[in-house]
Amino acid sequence: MDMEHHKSEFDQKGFTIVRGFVDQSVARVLKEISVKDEAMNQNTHDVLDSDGRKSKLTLWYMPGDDVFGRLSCSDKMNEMMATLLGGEVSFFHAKLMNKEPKVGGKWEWHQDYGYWYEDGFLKPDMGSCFIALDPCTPHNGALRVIPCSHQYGRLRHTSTGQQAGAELERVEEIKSRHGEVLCEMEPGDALFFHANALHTSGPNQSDQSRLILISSFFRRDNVCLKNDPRYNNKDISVIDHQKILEGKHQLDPTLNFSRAQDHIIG
Ligand SMILES: O=C(O)CCC(=O)C(=O)O
Repeated sequence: MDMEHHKSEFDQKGFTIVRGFVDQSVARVLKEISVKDEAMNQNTHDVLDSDGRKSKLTLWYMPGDDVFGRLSCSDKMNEMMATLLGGEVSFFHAKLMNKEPKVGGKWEWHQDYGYWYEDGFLKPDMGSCFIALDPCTPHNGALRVIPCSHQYGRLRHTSTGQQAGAELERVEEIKSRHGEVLCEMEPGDALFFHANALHTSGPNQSDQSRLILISSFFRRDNVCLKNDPRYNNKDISVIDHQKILEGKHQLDPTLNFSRAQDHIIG
């Protein structure tokens, strides 16, 4: 992995893709667990887009000693995030996102800091790692990002469906200046993106699912005004990336899962 290249691309464009960041065998196990795990399924919510289509979302705030948690806590992941964000990072949350074949909905243009701001974080020194567990294609709703959009600061966001969407007039202007990149990905590829990078994804019009995992982080010196244990520095040990599969192949039902009413998210 050429760290210098990824750091300079992230600083300039607000995102970078690392092909094969996670072994395909790990991506396969994550997908298998996602499909059958009881705790995961019981904590999955439908999120409606502005056309009334549903995406499935499960979100949790503490990594467990399972394969998902170990991936978020891996030395490779944490070192990459720290390099990209320019300082030590802390885990924020993980999300499993499933767009089911034919019916899975779109995500509006947004910045994650559009709604993480509302969680009380003072600065946009935050970012996410989006890992493909299924191929992400133009037909099943691959992510699209506007390069350099993180340089425009936080835009105003309003609710559309059950999602937060950025002010479209500005999105269009920024897009006309920089274009957009469709991020086609294979299982195990990772897209790292800045909290102010504008991104969207279309509905799943294919007959293949589009399952992805997102782990999000904030820089440890980025103060959160809310005195909420879900958001503040968590005492998490970093583990060896090679030992991800040694984690439990089952999620602990007492993990700190979000409730449906907790979030309008983008
Ligand atoms: O799943 C997607 O395509 C988009 C997800 C997203 O935009 C987000 O979680 O911020």
